[in-house]
Amino acid sequence: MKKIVSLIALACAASSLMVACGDSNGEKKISVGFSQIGAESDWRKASTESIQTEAAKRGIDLQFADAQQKQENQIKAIRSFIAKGVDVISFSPVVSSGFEDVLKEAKAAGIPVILFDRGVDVSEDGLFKCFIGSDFVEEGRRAANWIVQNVGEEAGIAELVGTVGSAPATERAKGFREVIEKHPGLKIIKSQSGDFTRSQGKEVMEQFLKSPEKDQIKVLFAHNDDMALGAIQAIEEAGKKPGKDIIIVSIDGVREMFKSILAGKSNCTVECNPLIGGALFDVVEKYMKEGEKAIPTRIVSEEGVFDSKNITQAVIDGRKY
Ligand code: GZL
Repeated sequence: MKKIVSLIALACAASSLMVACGDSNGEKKISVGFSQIGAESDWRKASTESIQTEAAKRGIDLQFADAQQKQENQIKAIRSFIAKGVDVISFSPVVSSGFEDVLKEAKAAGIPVILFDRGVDVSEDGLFKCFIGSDFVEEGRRAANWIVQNVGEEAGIAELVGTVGSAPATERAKGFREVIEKHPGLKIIKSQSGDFTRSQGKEVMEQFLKSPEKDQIKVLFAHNDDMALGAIQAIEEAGKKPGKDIIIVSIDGVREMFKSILAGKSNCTVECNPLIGGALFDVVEKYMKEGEKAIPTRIVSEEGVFDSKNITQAVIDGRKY
């Protein structure tokens, strides 16, 4: 039976547990092997900060590996965690496929795996105990609904796609198209991957702005803020006004994007919460103390949508990432 909880509910339930865990002295530290994708975006850096801060706060023995966005490095790291016999393995999969074998090795070694941030495609149950992360399909729907409500029913849309084969790219595209398809005047006329990075977002936008369709592009939908921030530079260098000549909608909600929207250079960011390190270690501690039956199988982040109507300097000053 799938147990799904929101991040807020879990935080309340776990606070007492932390005291219980924190009370014991001299108990063996919980060891967690974590394979992080890389440092490709401000969102990812905030995610890493959340993991490392929360582990230190709780006295978790964190073995942290940065995969530089390469799947083979994640597989190697997970194998090394298995060899070391850590208590729990967690990772954010750079792409959704290709992890089944190493997850079977972790299961055979009796080491529980907790998926963090992104999902994986696997053909059998039990290869991970819990998945903590956002609903990317809903994030794509929210971006499209903002366009319908604020741009209207007629526009040519250029799309900057995230890392090809990753859950956020696949699922944000799916959710976006679910809504856009109901409005035939909204057409995706260019779509290409910028791999979630600012530099590639800029490069691809430069190509869009040199293409035959360049004058039809009225809206840019970027799968993350970093690619949109790169695209803003490209739009300005092409002599156009980002946020006015081309309306920009992206996903993440990082500080620099909030500032761009306040400055009128972008228009909307759909929040994707990277601060889930606390939720991860709540689940780890609960699992270690009470076992698999005590933890939910899915924890979904609660998130909002931000634009010039609800972004102020005070809001920016109050943000944690
Ligand atoms: C989403 C996360 C994505 C962000 C990007 O949860 O996996 O990866 O949207 C990051 O900024 O690179």
